[in-house]
Amino acid sequence: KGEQAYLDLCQHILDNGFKKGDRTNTGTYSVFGHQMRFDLSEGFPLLTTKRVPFRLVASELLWFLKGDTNIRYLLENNNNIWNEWAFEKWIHSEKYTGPDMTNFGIRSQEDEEFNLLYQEQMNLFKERICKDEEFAKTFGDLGSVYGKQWRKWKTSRNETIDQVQEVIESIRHNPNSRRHIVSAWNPEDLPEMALPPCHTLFQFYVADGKLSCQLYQRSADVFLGVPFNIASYALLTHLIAHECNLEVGEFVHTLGDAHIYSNHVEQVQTQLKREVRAFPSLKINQEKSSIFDFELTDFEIVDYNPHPSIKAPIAV
Ligand code: UFP
Repeated sequence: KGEQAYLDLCQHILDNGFKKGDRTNTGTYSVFGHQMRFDLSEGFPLLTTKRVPFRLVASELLWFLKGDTNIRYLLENNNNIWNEWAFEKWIHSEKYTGPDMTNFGIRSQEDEEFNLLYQEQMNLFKERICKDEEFAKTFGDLGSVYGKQWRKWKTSRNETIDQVQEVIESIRHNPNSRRHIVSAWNPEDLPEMALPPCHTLFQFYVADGKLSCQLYQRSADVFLGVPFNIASYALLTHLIAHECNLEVGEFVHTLGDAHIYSNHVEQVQTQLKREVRAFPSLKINQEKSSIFDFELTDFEIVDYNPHPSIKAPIAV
């Protein structure tokens, strides 16, 4: 339970994971099918064995909830986590005339000279997204990512479904329902997606005045992605509970392919040697109720005393 459940998963993968190749050619240790539970009433599950950047978690979640799919909002909030996906589209477009950036993810890690070139092109790209609205419209938009599927799912009759609004209504009016589901997995949209959704589907559950949430994550980068994903869905559960006047219950995290990249193993071992501390708590501005009205300044994480962050290369 709690943070120990996460550390146990890391140890389990190191001890029992299959050595498995993957799309990014990095190599992983991987297990299939795993579940962790976090009791949200016992604290906010922001890991303490390394620092997890709550500000980035929160601004990304607000971006999803706005139904926004353009990285411009993220850049305005100093959040760079989706840049590579937009950049990938830009460098393969006809309009791009800079140096060849093919396979920039791997190359920037292996070749320092290339890395400088890449940083330069990435900075130019970001600057242009922020300054040039037309450019941002075309090259900042990631298309059918979470924001679109959650809030603006397109039907074959050209109607739009707001899954988040609907799930809130159903939690409020029919709490016992077993159909409180939001799906990000849209088979029709997959071909045009840079990254098919990792958080495939989530379900809410109401019992004893408490709201619980279970996420099915098809693919989980256990060192870099999962700590972030836990915090994100914990925050989402808090916000929906707040709007529906419920207490928070559990966050249940179910993983499909749960993997540790081969170039994260040392970092994981460092983290596993650290002593677990108490989870912080989350304060939400009580004057707001609709989850669509929240801003970054409406959340506060208190009593967070983590061990230092641990750097690791991200597989693109
Ligand atoms: N990944 C996560 N969490 C996320 C996210 C991505 O763990 O929120 F967006 C990782 C999982 C995997 C990679 O290592 O990103 C996606 O690659 P693939 O589509 O090949 O599964």
